[in-house]
Amino acid sequence: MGLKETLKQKIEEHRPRTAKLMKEHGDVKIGEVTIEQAIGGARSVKCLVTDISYLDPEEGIRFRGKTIDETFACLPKVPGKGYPSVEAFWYFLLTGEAPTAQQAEEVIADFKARSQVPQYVIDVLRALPRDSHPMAMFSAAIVAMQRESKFSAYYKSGKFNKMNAWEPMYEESTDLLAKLPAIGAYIYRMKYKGDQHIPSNPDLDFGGNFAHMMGVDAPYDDVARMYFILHSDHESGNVSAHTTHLVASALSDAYYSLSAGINGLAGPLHGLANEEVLRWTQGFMEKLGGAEPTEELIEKALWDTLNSGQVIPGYGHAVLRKTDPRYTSQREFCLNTEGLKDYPLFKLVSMIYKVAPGVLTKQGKAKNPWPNVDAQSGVIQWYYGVTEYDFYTVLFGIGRAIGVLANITWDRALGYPIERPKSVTTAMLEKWAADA
Ligand code: CMX
Repeated sequence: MGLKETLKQKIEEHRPRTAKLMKEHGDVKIGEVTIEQAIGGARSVKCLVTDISYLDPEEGIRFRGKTIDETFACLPKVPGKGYPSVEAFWYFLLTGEAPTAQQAEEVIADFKARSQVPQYVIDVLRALPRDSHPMAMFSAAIVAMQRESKFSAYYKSGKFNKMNAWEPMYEESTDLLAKLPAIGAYIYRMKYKGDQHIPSNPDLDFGGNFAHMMGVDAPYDDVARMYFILHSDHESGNVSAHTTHLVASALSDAYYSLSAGINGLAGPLHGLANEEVLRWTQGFMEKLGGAEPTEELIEKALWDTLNSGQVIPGYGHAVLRKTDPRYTSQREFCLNTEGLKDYPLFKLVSMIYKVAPGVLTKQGKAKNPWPNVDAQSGVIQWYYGVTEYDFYTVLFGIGRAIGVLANITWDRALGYPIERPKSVTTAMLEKWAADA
């Protein structure tokens, strides 16, 4: 069975579970909301449902019930390479089943057939001021393709059936995802490589073709596969995933929804932190002026950052309470890669890892003093020659698209309604506080 048929079967198996919960157990309480949570960004309020991934505060992310290592181990690797294809992972996220090598090949072929970026998207990118942020370019390119939407066409067809709405959503999510490597690489080479472009290679998978179009040699193809998979999903409450889900809940199509999610990812407290880490590190190195970094100097620079009212990028998390396993996975990649393990920037990032948790603990504000995914990802990019850190959040965005598009396909499959939490006034909170 191919991906779409397997997904259909999974959806049909799953629907009665959701229907039963709503019909027979809809009034079972799963949490309560405090004033602190209402004002404080709904932290820990349990009001979203997804089966694509789950984030345990102590353990970190599991994709479809599997840890990062288990995920990499269960998926077929690209022949001759160290990592699975993004296409195999897409199959896994959508269905919860690891594809066979043959099934993964079929998805790779399907992606290829959908990967051509329309010329007008290139025209839109070229029309933007060249100093636009790459995330603004990426988001604009995605929303520009809205006219291709199969979901919107289906909605307007007069034959809209909620039970079938997942199909056009699945189709256009795949259409969109398949084009993102070429869009990302185009932005990169237009902005930073003299506007010299490298045509797509139809023999390569998602990650391999991205590396090829970026103009970066192996093993950057494996780095791309690892990076996109690690950044794909972090359950539903983070800004990019939640925004994509929220916008899609109004029956907006995948283009509108993903573009919105990407705009959320562009914030410095979210995905942009991976650029900020490199900006911070480079700024620190410049100040050192060639002197050897020491733990004392790092500690001072971290305190300077905190005392100037800024956050330490790449540290802290709203849910996690330990070192992010996505950080650890990338750190292990560095430690196991000849050249990278002794790379000065990696050594510096490792030194920051030794010092920053202590500084944040001493400051006593951050609930989690440990590093998140963003503290480690830029070093690897830098090592392989992608040093334009303004671009790093686009890499995150390509990865994040995999998870959020799988999620909105399932949102439509399970008929989730428009999202509409209730707001209250400050006076109401004051009254409840007085009455408590
Ligand atoms: N440096 C300095 N202060 C930090 C901090 C950090 N890395 N992390 C948290 N704090 C501060 C918060 O700003 C907050 O201060 P105020 O009370 O003055 O507002 C206080 O500690 C409590 O925050 P928290 O409950 O621990 O963390 P939040 O859930 O509010 O925020 C996050 C989570 C990620 C936004 C925050 O840790 C942060 O700003 N980290 C740095 C940016 C970053 O790395 N973001 C990437 C996260 C992963 C991703 O989405 O890509």
